[in-house]
Amino acid sequence: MPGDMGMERDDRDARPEAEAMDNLMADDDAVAIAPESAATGRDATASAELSIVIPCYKERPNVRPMVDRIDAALPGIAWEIIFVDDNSPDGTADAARAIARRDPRVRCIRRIGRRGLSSAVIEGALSSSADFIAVMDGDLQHDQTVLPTMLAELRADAADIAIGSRHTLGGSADGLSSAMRHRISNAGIGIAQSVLPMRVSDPMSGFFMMPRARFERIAPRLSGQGFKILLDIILSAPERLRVLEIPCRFNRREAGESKLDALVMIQFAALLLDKMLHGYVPMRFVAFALVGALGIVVNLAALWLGHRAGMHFFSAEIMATIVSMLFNFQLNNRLTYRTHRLRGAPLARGLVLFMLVCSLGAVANVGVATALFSHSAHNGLAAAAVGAAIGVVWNYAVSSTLVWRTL
Ligand SMILES: Nc1nc2c(ncn2[C@@H]2O[C@H](COP(=O)(O)OP(=O)(O)OP(=O)(O)O)[C@@H](O)[C@H]2O)c(=O)[nH]1
Ligand SMILES: [Mg+2]
Repeated sequence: MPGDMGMERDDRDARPEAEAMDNLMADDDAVAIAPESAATGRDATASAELSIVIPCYKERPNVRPMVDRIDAALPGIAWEIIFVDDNSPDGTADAARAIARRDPRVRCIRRIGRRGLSSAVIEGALSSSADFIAVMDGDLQHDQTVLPTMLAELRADAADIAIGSRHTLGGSADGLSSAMRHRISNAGIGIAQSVLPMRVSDPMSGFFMMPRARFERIAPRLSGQGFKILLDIILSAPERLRVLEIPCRFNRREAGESKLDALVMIQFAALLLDKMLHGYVPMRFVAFALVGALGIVVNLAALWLGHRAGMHFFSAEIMATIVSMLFNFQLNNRLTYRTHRLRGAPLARGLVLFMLVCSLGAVANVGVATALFSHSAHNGLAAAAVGAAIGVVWNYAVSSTLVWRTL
């Protein structure tokens, strides 16, 4: 930790503009900073026993209350908080750093050009050197008062992972915002339970604690996709984890907005598929191929419409190709490459590149299929399938590197 905190401080020193921005923080934040943190002379070099990793996106109003509540819940425990913010436009990282300047137990990792709860948690946890790591939402929905119980159980080696559960006796999921959210959550839990190697009443919980050493061992196997990091951890662990569920309340969101949307459910399905395929086929490739398949449907529909509108076949074919490329680009940008989503000028640049890449892919597809067709006793279906496979792999590989630059 001292090293980590030193790094955070060096970084600030090296970036006076960030310092200036922090100083520009709203006055109310400045007033809210507990002066005793610096004054009490807390030993900044003492290492934390418990790191609490808090993924956050647009949670500025919740940052200060989170720190206060955790501080009050953990008397006598050497804790640290690691906020992992994905460059929230509301200044969440500024709010966290303003506290960190006074309180060395708090630090902030700010990621630029990245989005994703699971990957944020992984990076935060890997930056810790505490014996135990806890993961909590940054919107005050998780009940911090169960942290000491979780820690005591793990210290006593009663489990490999302690989960804050809304669905064991004494827990409550009342804080979910609507009946629909309850239904979606219950459906997700049912699906997750069907693939888990052990009984867990709340596998979709975002609140848990585990020894850091165990997390480090599992980390290289994690998919890191989407929202469900706990499920990812349990399904990725090489051994069957001893799970202990501790009842907890799920509070209502007090400030800020939910980031859950329909795509989160798609990512959940992708995570399960990834685990079933043991990570051999990248989920992004599966998503890219599915989008491509939908693109074929769109292409044929546009061709049909063009034909109905009396267009010449050649013009209709060009129009349908452009429509399907636009469709594929948009869907890939919002779904397949959600974490690297392009906006503004890079979006226009990306679209042009994508169309170029896909055109070359189509040439490769047709070229390979034609060559195979003439050498394979005219087995048209097989030749077309190989051509299409080569086309989609080319499109995926080049789009990932040049258009969305994920590599
Ligand atoms: N770093 C990071 N944090 C995120 C991202 N998306 C969500 N979070 C954080 O993850 C936590 C859970 O997200 P929420 O939107 O509250 O999800 P939820 O609690 O399941 O849903 P609600 O009940 O509607 O609040 C919050 O602290 C969010 O700020 C992200 O892309 N990056
Ligand atoms: Mg929430």
